[in-house]
Amino acid sequence: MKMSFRWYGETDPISLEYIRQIPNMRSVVSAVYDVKPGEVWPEESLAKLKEQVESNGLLFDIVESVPVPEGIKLGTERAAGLTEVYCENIRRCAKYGIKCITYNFMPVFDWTRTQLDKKAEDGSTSLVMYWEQLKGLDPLKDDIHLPGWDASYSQSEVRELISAYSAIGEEGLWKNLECFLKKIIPVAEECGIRMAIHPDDPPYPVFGIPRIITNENNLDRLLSIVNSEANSLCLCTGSLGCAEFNDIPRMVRKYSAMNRIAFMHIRQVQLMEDGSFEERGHISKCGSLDMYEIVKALVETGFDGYVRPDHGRMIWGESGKPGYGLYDRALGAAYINGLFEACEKGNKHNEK
Ligand SMILES: [Mn+2]
Repeated sequence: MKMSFRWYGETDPISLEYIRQIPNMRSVVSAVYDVKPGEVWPEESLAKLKEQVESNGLLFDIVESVPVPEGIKLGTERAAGLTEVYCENIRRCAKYGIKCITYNFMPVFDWTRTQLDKKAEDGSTSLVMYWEQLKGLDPLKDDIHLPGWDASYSQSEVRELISAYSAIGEEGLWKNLECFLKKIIPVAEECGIRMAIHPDDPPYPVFGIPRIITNENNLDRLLSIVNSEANSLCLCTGSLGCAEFNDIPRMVRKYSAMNRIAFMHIRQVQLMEDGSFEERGHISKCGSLDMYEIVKALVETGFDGYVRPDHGRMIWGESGKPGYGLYDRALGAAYINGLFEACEKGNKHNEK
């Protein structure tokens, strides 16, 4: 496995000097942040990122994300042109040494949470989603400002987008994803890049907006659209794992055995009785996901893709981008390293 850590570029309060000090750290997961979705990434920006990362003894070989513009997801008349730009970005990333590109196909908003700094008993804070706090809200009538939602949209733009997605529904979204994949995957194959789609977070419709990268049936469907290792998953344990219907160790074993996981996001969540969830420390004991079983499944299927500790809590007085502090993610990386070492050595022992 290739251990990695997300870095938001020069504005990230966490320095590359600190990231490189995390034991076994290999790759920095980053992106070009100075252009809007749907624009071509300037080569100078890619070259600069590569230079910054490499001068700190790390590799820049994985990108998260190249965002997919709404025009592609909605299949508007701009979709073909935007897809061309997307393909050009894949080629440019390849030119600067990128081997894996993460993206998602979530309409309008990425992840949905109701609070980003919920205090736990131990004083740490984390991201949570409580259904209680969403009840009764109607995005077509109410002004909704959920934390982390793109504030660049006006409320009326949000309403228009939500209506447009409701109109195309799940099947419309599938059709547009299919069209997109059939264009981009051959380009990725040619460039030696694996495209890794991130599941919807949470993996079910919110406010009636369709979501499709959600469960095992749908992941099977996605992978069969283009049967190629360039069409792979970014398997985010926390995103898929906040729904009871997803058996994460089983899914990891299945897709890793097929060599269709390019990137693992390892995140712990605690699922509550009413479907609400809290992000927690990475260790199995702290939440609903059995991290040992997840890593064991990876090791036993010979996984050699990228891994990163996903969201961490804010601990030890740290402040910064919610979910992306240094300390708890570094603890997560150390724990994940430990699980891999134990599983790999156990595996060798069993083979003898
Ligand atoms: Mn994730």
